[in-house]
Amino acid sequence: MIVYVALQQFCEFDLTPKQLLLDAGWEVRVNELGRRLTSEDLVQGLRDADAVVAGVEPYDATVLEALPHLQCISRCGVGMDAIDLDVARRKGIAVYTTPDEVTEPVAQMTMAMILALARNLPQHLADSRQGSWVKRPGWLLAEWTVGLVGFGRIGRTVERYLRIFGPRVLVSDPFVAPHEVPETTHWCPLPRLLAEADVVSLHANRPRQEGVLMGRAELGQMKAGGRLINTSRGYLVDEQALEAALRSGHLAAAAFDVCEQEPSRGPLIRLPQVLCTPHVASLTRASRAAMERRAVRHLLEHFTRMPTPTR
Ligand code: 8YV
Repeated sequence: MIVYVALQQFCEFDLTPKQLLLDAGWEVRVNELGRRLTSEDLVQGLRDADAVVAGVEPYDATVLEALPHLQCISRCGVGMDAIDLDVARRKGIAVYTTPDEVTEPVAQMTMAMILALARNLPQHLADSRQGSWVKRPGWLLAEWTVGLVGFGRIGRTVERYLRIFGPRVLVSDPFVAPHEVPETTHWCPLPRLLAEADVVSLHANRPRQEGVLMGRAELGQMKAGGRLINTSRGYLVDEQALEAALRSGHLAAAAFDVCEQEPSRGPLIRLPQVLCTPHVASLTRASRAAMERRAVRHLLEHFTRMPTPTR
């Protein structure tokens, strides 16, 4: 049995995941290209693979149709937006994710971004690099209204962390009813959240086909001087519209870990009021090792339950 590890990093902090596969008699092939794989790379690299330990590279219909042996996509991560789930289902390819391991690191990165924006850290960093010494007053989070768009595991964990700082918290999620949010928060429709929040943080699990969540209109609805944080997916935000909103001063700042194109080289990330990180919100040593171990265990358990495939 052959497993292909499509991740750009594997077993950097813990050798257990690879050892588990070897102990179970698997042949382990790894992504040696040092970058996110393209569709062509996948079709080539996974030709003989029975399973893949997957990152966020594209498993679209063309790729899945070209891989006759693939039976299991075990994601090291939570998002399934890069996988054509209809085709996977039709072809009997099982898909697993590691949501529990991702929740805390992403929620903590979100807290870091909220605090960074409340104390103007992107602007202070840009100032200091240019040799200027400007004292910009910040805000206590207790002075702010924080808007959480999406209230699944990560949104709920951010809300729990926020309690210690005491901001007013608004929640908008089409899959969560008003009575399902904690008493410490206020459920509200998206337009009201956008109009009232000092910082809006995206934790939405919205498929790419549904289009941008924060386009020109939604950014325009945001409170003047508001801020946007995105640790979910780049395609949720119209980056050109965001750049325009920041340049015009309608929005004061933004922080994001995900971009429309990754790596991002666009003008947006060079603005002094922007904090951009390279899709590392889930990446702490412990959480990454836990994600890899979980992804490998999902895969091994899957094949323990399944009859041995014949070629
Ligand atoms: C990546 C993520 O998966 O959980 C997700 O869907 O976007 C990230 O955690 C990870 O960085 C690469 O495997």
